[in-house]
Amino acid sequence: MVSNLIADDFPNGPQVKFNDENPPHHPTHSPQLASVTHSPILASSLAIIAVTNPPSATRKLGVITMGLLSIIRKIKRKEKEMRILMVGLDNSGKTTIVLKINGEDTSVISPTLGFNIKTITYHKYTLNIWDVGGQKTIRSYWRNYFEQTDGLVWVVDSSDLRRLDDCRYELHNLLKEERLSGASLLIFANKQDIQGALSPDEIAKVLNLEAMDNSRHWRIVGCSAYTGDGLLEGFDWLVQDVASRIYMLD
Ligand SMILES: Nc1nc2c(ncn2[C@@H]2O[C@H](COP(=O)(O)OP(=O)(O)OP(=O)(O)O)[C@@H](O)[C@H]2O)c(=O)[nH]1
Ligand SMILES: [Mg+2]
Repeated sequence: MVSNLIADDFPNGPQVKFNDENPPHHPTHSPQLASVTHSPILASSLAIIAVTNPPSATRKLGVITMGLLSIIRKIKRKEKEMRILMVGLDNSGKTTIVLKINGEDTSVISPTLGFNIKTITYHKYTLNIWDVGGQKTIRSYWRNYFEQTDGLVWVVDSSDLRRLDDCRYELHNLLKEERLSGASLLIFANKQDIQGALSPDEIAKVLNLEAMDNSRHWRIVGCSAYTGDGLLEGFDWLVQDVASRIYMLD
């Protein structure tokens, strides 16, 4: 089961590919949650409630769901976990950014055909980073990773002027998604080391970021996954912003 994967089991980073035997699924937040949500006892209890008592089944299911949500919140608070989803067009530099921030070799990178999960400790937080492939044919799978996302990272290849329209379209499409409405949004204007790359301000204009919903917490940061410039500035902002919402009682 993919939800049992943790980065420590895969020193080179797990790369999970989609195929008929391994279709995209709804990943859970952590291994602990996987055991909560995949509990056979819970599943059979839900089935029994639904079959034996249809009129009140909905109410009882609601109560159980609320209970589960509170367990999830407690686990999250205890571990100071955050779920970060990295998306963007293919070749924008998502995988390179994750490797670089984790201090890994970035010299040999291939396109991500499914997703990678990386668990890293960042200051006092544990970040579960989901790096999902951005090729056009697999973008429809992004939606399988929206659930419980705390921070969204949209990566732009600032030197790929030809595909900026495509990039704007995909970003605004993503932001319509209800399940991502509470997520803080970091936009990385990546590949600033390449001559001719647009600046973060120019990227913000082309992507029409000012048109974003007022309630959205967002920031654009110029970076280079190649040199590492800007990566910490971006992640520092994201982690602080998410922490101020999730862990505000600490
Ligand atoms: N010059 C330069 N090249 C970069 C930078 N970031 C990534 N690259 C290169 O861009 C190419 C694509 O990088 P990836 O990290 O595989 O891109 P990706 O967004 O993960 O692509 P998919 O997995 O296909 O969605 C690789 O050849 C990287 O070496 C950067 O900041 N500067
Ligand atoms: Mg990749």
